[in-house]
Amino acid sequence: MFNSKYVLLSVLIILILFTGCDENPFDPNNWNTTSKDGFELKWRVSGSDLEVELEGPSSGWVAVGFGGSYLMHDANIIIGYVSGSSAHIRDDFGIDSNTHESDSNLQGGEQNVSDKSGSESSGNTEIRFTTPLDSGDLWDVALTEGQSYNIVFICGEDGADDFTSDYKTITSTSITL
Ligand SMILES: [Ca+2]
Ligand SMILES: [Ca+2]
Repeated sequence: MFNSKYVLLSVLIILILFTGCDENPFDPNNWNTTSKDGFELKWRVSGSDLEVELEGPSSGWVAVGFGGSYLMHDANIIIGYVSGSSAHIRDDFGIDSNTHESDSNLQGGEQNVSDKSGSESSGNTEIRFTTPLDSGDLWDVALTEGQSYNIVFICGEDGADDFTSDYKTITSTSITL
């Protein structure tokens, strides 16, 4: 026989749990996720920063570009690879649809990526970083929470632990921040 007090209490607890975090009741940390062609992007806005985790199907470099017009063109590109236990991550810009360059080599540009880390397993590489929503750098793209942006995913050949070799895969999608 049901004890109605316990049933009522259980219903109340469930209601409190689900109304306590109304943005995304199934992810208390509010990470958003999108996947395309073997890439997985996780992101969340934290104050004036964007926290990002990118996993891609290569043991070489992986990259994500935000807010471009077509593929890499005019996108703020963050590229990284893992060599040994070290993650190397660089802040780039999409010169055209399939060319990127370090912000440091572009006039007035600077590196705007922090909290860099990464790992590699089973032929996949994951990089993690934080970047300002609006760095003020001409070679980044100012992002606004709630807006939609083109996203490009790119990766190099397996074992290509560098920032400059040709890509193996490039694909695009869009997200709402
Ligand atoms: Ca920059
Ligand atoms: Ca950039």
